[in-house]
Amino acid sequence: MVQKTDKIWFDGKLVPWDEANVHVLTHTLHYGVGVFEGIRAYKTVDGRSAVYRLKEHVKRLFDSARIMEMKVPHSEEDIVKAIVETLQANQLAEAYIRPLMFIGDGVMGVHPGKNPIRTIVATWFWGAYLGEEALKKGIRIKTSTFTRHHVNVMMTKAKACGNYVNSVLAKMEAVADGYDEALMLDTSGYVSECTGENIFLVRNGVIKTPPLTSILAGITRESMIKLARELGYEVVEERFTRDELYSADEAFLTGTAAELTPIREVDRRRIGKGEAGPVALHLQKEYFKIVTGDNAAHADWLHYYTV
Ligand code: PPE
Repeated sequence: MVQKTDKIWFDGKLVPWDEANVHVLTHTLHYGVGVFEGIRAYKTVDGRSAVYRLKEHVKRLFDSARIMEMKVPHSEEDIVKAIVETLQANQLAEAYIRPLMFIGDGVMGVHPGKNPIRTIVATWFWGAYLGEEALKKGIRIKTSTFTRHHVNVMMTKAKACGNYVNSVLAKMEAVADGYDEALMLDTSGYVSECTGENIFLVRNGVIKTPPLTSILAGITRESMIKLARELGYEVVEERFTRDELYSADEAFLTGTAAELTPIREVDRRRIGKGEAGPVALHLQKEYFKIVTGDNAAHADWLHYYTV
């Protein structure tokens, strides 16, 4: 169960958690056109708290809304303020932050007419996405029977609600089959991403991740590419096949929720030694330093706030 907090920001006002409700004829509930973000706030080493890459997440939220032709009655600055306000109202020194923009009720039918665009910001405590153990030991993933979106079927650059039907189906299948996560191939059969994370492999010291073509432009992915290069690793953005993953020395996932989660098995094949690899653990350690304010070179990625 999600850990309930006091308040949710709803269309400009903080309302009690239990009163943040909508009508059942909410357009997004029926047709899936809505956009959201997943953001994390961490306690920093100096005893404060900071939201990680807040501006970039809010920018992506508005880009998603633009792609979906949703006319949002707020500015990016309004949402940045709303997020900090909500964290403070809930006295959360560390949190997962979920802004969501959706089409409200009014007319029914596929065309949303002039139904209002509504916005919420919810915040709560969310620990390790795939479990504490996953971060340390790595996870087992399985190629999904579901294909990732074609770029003209869903808008893959938008973090849109409806896009996640594909993720939910793939995730349920993987979990029912005893795996932690689903590996999604694109419509040409190449590795794309997982249901809520981007994917990387390491082979002969080179780190490889699929290009942005049909995947979500992960903010953690971008951070990790920068960080890895700073640490002296070679990083390439290149298509690869599932069998290249099978023979990789290491593999790992990145995402706001999943942070950096190593992969120890793909389709019953052990990756490397069948445990979290050294490059993955190195990057994970350095990533946690950045998000907790322990790397001065990336202080600009942190938005500090007090509770
Ligand atoms: N791909 C997908 C499909 C995806 O959903 C995410 C984030 C990423 C890549 C990584 O993006 P970024 O967080 O910017 O590095 N998934 C969010 C939602 C997870 C959920 O279960 O809900 C997240 O990590 O917050």
